[in-house]
Amino acid sequence: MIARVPVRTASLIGVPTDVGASARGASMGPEALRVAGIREAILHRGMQVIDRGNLSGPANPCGLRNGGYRHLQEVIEWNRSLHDAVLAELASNRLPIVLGGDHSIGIGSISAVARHCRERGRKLRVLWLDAHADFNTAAISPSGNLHGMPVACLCGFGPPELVAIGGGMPAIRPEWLRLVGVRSVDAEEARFVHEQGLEVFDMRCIDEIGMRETMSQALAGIDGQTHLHVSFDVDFLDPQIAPGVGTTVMGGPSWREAQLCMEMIADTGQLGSLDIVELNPALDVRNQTAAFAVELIESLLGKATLVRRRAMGRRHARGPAKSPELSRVQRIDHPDAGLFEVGPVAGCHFQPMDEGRGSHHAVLDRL
Ligand SMILES: [Mn+2]
Repeated sequence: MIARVPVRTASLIGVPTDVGASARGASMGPEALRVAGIREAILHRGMQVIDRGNLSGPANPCGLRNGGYRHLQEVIEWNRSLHDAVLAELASNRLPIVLGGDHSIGIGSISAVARHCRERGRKLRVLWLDAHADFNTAAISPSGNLHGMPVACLCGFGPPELVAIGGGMPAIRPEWLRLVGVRSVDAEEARFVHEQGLEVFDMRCIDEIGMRETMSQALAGIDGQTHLHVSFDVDFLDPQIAPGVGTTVMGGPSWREAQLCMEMIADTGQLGSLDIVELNPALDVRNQTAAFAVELIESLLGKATLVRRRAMGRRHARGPAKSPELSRVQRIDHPDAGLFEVGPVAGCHFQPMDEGRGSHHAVLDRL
């Protein structure tokens, strides 16, 4: 008898701000995602949803760079509110889904996730899906825009009010991060990425080994004790399919590659929190980028064209799995099809990761 999987509850937290960005408009992102049906999409996955509405915070002063940063005080205020909101949802065992907002809000969101993991003794893995490395500091940033600095702030390089927002100094360690889809890095930033040993799967890597192998490496080592946070910058996607972002970069993942990326994350069963950021409705075409993002979130939460079945007992007939934590069978209560046991099928199992670092840094190496 298969036990029913408890229904999970997701919390939507809107963060309507663009104080960390250069282009205005990401402040309208939360409402565009709601209009595109994010709540209904999550409900359709068999989860419950609580929409917490939008946080409030300071307006965009459209100011100039001051002391290395643009709008530092405003970014701090938004991130403090978001940190508290995310921490409260995690404490109630809900899955926070943060609707941005520009990517500077990743600081408050992930600082809260890291604090939660520290307090619960959970491992943390952060997947940063982005065209950019977001690893600038005031000293090396060409613009001073804080949406280019959240990864650095989370790793301890930034203004103390942001670095210490979640109580840990720093909030996360570089080895907990995987950056996927990167194709635009400033020259000084690239040097800093190397110096800190960030694990980057850039577009050349995805071209060369494919999205499947990229994701199996980026997800390697995740087990039942891992909290997986996904920070999804919509500029990760190719601008031909996702024009509604302020900092488009050509040559991103295609529709199919993005779907596979999300489906493989879902297969881990460990998604614990999510940010969707940089959606800019002022630059979108009939809300298509928001609608596409919502479709990807459905895949991230486990939607598949066909539920993959496997017969009981077949798993061991092929010998012990090399990455048992990733190839385990999960039980899913599918809203349409009932209870299933699902897991990687033959020929689609995760490959063990070659732990060697530094082999996929083409964008960075060329600079
Ligand atoms: Mn970003």
